Amino acid sequence: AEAVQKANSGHPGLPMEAAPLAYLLWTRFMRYNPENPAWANRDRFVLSAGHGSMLLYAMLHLTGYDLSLEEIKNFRQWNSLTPGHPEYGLTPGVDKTTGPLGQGISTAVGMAMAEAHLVARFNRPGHDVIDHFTYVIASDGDLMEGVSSEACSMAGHLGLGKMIVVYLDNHITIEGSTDLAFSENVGLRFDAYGWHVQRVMDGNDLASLESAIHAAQGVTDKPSIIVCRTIIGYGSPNRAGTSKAHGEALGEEELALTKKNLGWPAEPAFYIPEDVLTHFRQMASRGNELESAWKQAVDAYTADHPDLSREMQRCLNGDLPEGWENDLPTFTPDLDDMATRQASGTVINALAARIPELMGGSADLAGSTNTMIEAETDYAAGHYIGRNLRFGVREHAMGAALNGMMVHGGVIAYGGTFLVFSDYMRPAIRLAALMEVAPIYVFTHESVGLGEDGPTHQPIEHYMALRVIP
Ligand SMILES: Cc1ncc(C[n+]2csc(CCOP(=O)(O)OP(=O)(O)O)c2C)c(N)n1
Repeated sequence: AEAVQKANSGHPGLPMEAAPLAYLLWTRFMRYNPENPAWANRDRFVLSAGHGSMLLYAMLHLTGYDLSLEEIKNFRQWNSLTPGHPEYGLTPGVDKTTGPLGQGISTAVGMAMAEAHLVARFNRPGHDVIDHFTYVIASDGDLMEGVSSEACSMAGHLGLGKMIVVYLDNHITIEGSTDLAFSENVGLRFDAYGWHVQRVMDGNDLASLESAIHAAQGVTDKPSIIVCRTIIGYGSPNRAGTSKAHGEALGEEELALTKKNLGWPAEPAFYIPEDVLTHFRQMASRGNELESAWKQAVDAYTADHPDLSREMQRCLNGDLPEGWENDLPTFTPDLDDMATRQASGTVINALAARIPELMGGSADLAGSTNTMIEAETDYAAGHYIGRNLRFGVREHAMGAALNGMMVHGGVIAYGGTFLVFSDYMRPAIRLAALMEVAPIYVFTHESVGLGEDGPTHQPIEHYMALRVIP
C-alpha cells in the first residue's frame, strides 16, 4: 500500500488481501532459490491477476531476490524493475508477464504441460530430477475471461495434477460487486472441468489455507483450485471490501489509518522489522540448499543415466542438438506440385526426428494443418510422453499454453490453425512478442483463394495484423 501511495497509482487491494496467502506460499510451500531465479526445477509462480504486482515484488524483495528496497520505492516508475504489471525477462523471479486478465492462468497450464512431459521423458525410477508445482493466484477477472475457460477445461481433461490455483474470491471488480456481472458457481464449474475443488472461507485463516494447499499437492491426477474468500484491501478501515481498494492509492490519511488498524508503526515509511526480514531471508539459504540437493540428485542420475542426463541438460539449456538441420527437405516450386501446408508438415516431421524436444499440435485441425508428428503418440492424461498435442477447438488457450511451455523451458512448442483464426490467439501472440519467447505458429490456408469455405474463412487483414506485432 505504501509503494502504491508513493507512486500515487497502482493496485493496493490485492496485495493487502493476499498477503497471508503469499506468506504461506513463499515460506512454507514454494521451492525456489532467490539467488538463482532460473533454477530449472523451481516451482513456477504466476500472478495471473498481474495488477497485484506489488504483492509479487514485495515477496521477491523480502525473500532475497535481486530486487532492492529502492526498486520497491520506485514502483511503476520509468526504468524501474517494478513496472505496473510483472514483466518476464525484466524482474528477477518473474516467471511470466501478466496484466491482460486470463492470460496468466492459461499460460500456467502450458507450464504444467511442459513439466509433465519432462517428467515422463527424463525421470527414471529413483530419480525424480524434474518435479515441481505450478502455482497460480487468480482473480475474478481471470476467471471471467474466456481464455481461462478454454485453458482450464483443457487442464482438467489432461489431469495436470501439479497445477495449483488459488482463486481470490473477493466479490469485487472495478465496477463494484461481482453481483453485477459474475454469479456463476466457480467451484461447480471447475468441478465440471474435472478439477479438484476446495473452499477456504477466510483468506486470513492460515491453518485452513495451509491444509488446503497440502491437500492440493496430494491430488496428483487433477489440477486443484482453492476458492478462497478474501477481502480486497484488507486492513484499510474505510476501503476494505470495496472496489475503491482495487486500483487507486489509499491516500495518506487512509494509509495512516490502515497502519494504525493493523498495529503497524506509522513511521518510518517502508518499514520492515529486522526479525521479519531475517525470517524471510532464510529463504535464500533454504533456496541454496534446495538447489544443491537437486544438483546432487542430478549427479546421481548422471551416474546411472549419463546419456539421458546430458540430453536433459541440453534441453533445459535450450541448446539445439548437433546436426538438427541435417536431412531438411528442400522443395523446388516448379517441380514439386505440393501444397505449402504439406511441405510444412514434411519439414515438421524432419525436424521432429532430429529435435526430440519439439512438440506441438493443432486446435482440432491437425489433418488440415499437417501438424502431426507421424512417429509419435498423443500427449494425453497419464501419457505425457506424447509429442502430439490435442488442443481441441481452443485457439486462445493454445496460444497461451504455447507461451507457458516456452517460458517453462526444456521443450520447443508449436501450434497450428487456419491463418484466419490467428485472431483468436492474438493476445497470446502479443505476449509472446513482449516476453521475447518464440513458440512456432503454423498458420495455414493463408489465401483468399482458399475457395468454397467462403469469406468467413478468408484471411484478409491477418498478415498485416500479425506483422504489426513486433
Ligand atoms: C483482458 C483485460 N481486460 C481488462 C483489464 C482491466 N482490469 C484490470 S483489473 C480488472 C478487474 C478487477 O477485478 P478482479 O479481477 O476481481 O481483481 P480485484 O479487483 O479483485 O483486484 C480489470 C477489468 C485487464 N487488465 N485485462
